[in-house]
Amino acid sequence: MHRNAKIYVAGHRGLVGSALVRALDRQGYKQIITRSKAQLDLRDAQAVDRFFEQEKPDYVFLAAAKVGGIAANDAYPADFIRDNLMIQTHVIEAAYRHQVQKLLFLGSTCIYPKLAPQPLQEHYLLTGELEATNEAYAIAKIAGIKMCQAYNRQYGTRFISAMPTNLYGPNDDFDLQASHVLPALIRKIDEAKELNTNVVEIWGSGAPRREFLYVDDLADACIFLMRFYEENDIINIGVGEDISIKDLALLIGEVVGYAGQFSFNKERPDGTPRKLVNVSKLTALGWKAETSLKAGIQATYDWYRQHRAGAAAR
Ligand code: GFB
Repeated sequence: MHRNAKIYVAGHRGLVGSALVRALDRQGYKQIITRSKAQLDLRDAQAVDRFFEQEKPDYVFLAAAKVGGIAANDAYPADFIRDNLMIQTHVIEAAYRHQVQKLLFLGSTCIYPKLAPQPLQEHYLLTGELEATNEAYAIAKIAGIKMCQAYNRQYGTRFISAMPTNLYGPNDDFDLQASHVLPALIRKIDEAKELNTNVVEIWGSGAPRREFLYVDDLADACIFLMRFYEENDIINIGVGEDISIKDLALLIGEVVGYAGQFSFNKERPDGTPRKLVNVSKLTALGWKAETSLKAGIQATYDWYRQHRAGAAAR
C-alpha cells in the first residue's frame, strides 16, 4: 500500500474509523478519502456505486457499521441486521465492480459461538450457538465475512476479514443505553465522583470476562494486515488476556479516583460469559498490541473529560 494510494475509510467518524484516519495520517498516507453519513448513506446502493465510480479508491477499510453494546443489540435486532447487511453488501459489491485492489472487512469476536472453548481460535466460527442478545448483528457480520470469501473465490478479489476483540478509546460512544461496558463505566464512575454519590450500578453479575483492545492499536493492526495479510481466512486481533467486569470497574475507579461502592443489577443480562481470542496467528505475522489496559483507560478518560458534554450526548 504505497503512500499515495487512494484509501477510503468507510465510517471515519466512528471509534474505529477515526482511529484509522489518525493512524494512516501518522504513517504518512496522503490520499485518505472519507464521507459522512449525510454525504453518503451506505445503505443506498446507487449512491455507493456512484461514489466508487467517481473516487476509484485503491484500498477500502470497511469500518462503517451499526454497532452497540449488549442493551442496544438486544433492543434493536432489526436495525442491526438490516443496516449492517446493507452497508457491507453495497461497499463490498462496489469495491468489486470498481476494481478496488484490497478491502479490509471488520468482524467482531462477539460473533463466535457463545460457549466456544477459550481462547477463541479462528476456526471456531459457526461451530455453535450464537449469543442471543446480539445474534442479529452476528449473523450480519458472519454474512459479510462469507461474502468477502465468496468474492475472493469467484472473482479473485483481495477482500480480507479481521476479528477484533472488544474495542475502546477516544471518540467512543458514551451513551449509557447504546454503549459498550468500558465507556459506560467511565461515564457512570466519573459522574458518581462528580456528584459524590456512593454507588455505581454494574449490569449483570460482574463475573463475565472481556478482552479490551485500545482502538489506536486496532488501527495499527488493520494497516499492518492491509499491507501484509493475503489469506482468505479470518484473523483475530486482540491482546491475549481478559478481565472480569467487576475488576474492570475497580480499575476504572482507580483511574478516575472514585472511592465509592458498586452494586450489581442481576436484572440486566451478562451476555457471553467470556470471549478471549487466541492471537497466535497475528503474533506469528509480527504484530502485537502495545497499549496496556490501564494506560488505555487513562487515555480514554482524558479524552472523555475534554469532550464530556459532546460524548455523553451522542
Ligand atoms: O460491552 P457490552 O455492552 O457488550 O457488555 P458485550 C459487556 C458486559 O458488561 C456484559 C456488562 O456482561 C454487560 O452486562 N456491563 C456491566 C455493562 N455494566 C454495563 C454497562 O453499564 N453498560 C454495558 N453496555 N455493559 C457486545 C455485542 O457484547 O460486544 C456487540 O453485543 C459487539 O454486538 C460488542 O460485538 C463488541 O461485550 O457483552
